[in-house]
Amino acid sequence: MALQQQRRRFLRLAGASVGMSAYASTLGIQCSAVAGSDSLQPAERRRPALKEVYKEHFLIGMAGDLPGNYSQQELALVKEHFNVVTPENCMKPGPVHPSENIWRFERCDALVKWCLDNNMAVHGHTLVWHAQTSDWFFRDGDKSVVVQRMKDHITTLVGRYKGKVRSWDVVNEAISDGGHSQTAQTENLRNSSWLKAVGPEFITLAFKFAHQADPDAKLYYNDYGIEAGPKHASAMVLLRRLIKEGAPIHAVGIQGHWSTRGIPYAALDRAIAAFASLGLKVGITELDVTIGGASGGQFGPRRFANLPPPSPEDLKTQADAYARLFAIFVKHNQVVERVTFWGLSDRRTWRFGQHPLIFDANNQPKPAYWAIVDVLLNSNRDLPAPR
Ligand code: 9MR
Repeated sequence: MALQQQRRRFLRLAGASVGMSAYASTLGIQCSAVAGSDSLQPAERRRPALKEVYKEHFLIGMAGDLPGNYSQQELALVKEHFNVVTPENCMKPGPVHPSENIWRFERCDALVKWCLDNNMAVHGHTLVWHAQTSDWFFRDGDKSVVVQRMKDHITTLVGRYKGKVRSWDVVNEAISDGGHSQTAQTENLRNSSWLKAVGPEFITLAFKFAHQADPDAKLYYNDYGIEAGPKHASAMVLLRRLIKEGAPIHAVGIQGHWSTRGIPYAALDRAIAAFASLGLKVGITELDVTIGGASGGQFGPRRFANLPPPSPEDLKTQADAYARLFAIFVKHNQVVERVTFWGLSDRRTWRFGQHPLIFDANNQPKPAYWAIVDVLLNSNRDLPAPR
């Protein structure tokens, strides 16, 4: 960071500490005395817990198959900042239910136990998906057989963690990426094995089965790219149909796999309001913002894996992007119930090499972390005007 820029940031942080103490005390956060000093480094400023900073607004989550092979330092970081955990892979149909009569609950059980022991909620991910789902679900069966298999899968998994998993991604990524004409809006469902075997009602059925298994769990439809463009229009068509068919759906998950090169801020702002107008809550379920690279959904572009370390300017751009996003989430805090990062650090991320998260590979807070904190604790922080 250029010296001048660094100095401006230090002074801003110093100024922030004065203005933030009143607000911080209402949040129950102790502010360290941060005197205006040229030697002040963000690292020397007391590091508030994100879950405390945002506790009046929404849950703050991370994804990972905890405790697994996470180090004590990583687990401590999770406990410090987050109050809800999404299993990144272990609860998906493929890993947990590889064949009809085989269940692998070990990692899921360990995760749920660790979270409960540490006073953290669990968001289950994911019951019905086109990916990471073994072929046996669809083999040698007509529609009624496949529906029964889906029902058994959902009933067993949701039932096992009834009262322990607060919410579930019931159906994940059912909408196709291919756009459609804005004038002829359709659900544009992905031509998945579920759609082929059961037809569009597979989504409604999945919600009904999940609700039967745990009537208290909050049930999500989860997808990427549904905040903007034709995919947003499709999501609205699909959600209206689900509600009409009596699907017990409570929330929409906007995954939030973005890149600093193109975040649709204005569309996101409108999309949250549009989903709320259907009577649904919204979760930001898989948040990460790469520095450059592509936005997208699953199976990230591995060709970015060898990008050089981010420059101070890149980190600042990323911090500003996160701040703008959190300002939108705060604006909609009556609707947004949870913001979950997809991973823990730039080491624990599916987009390794693209530096997408708010803790670096050594678990240290990046400028993006401070920017998110400052959205609430330092209203003086100058945010770029919304586009
Ligand atoms: O982060 C997950 C990665 O470890 C897996 O290899 C991948 C396999 O599909 O799934 C990743 O998580 C995805 C999530 O389950 C659904 N939305 C997109 C996520 C990133 O690909």
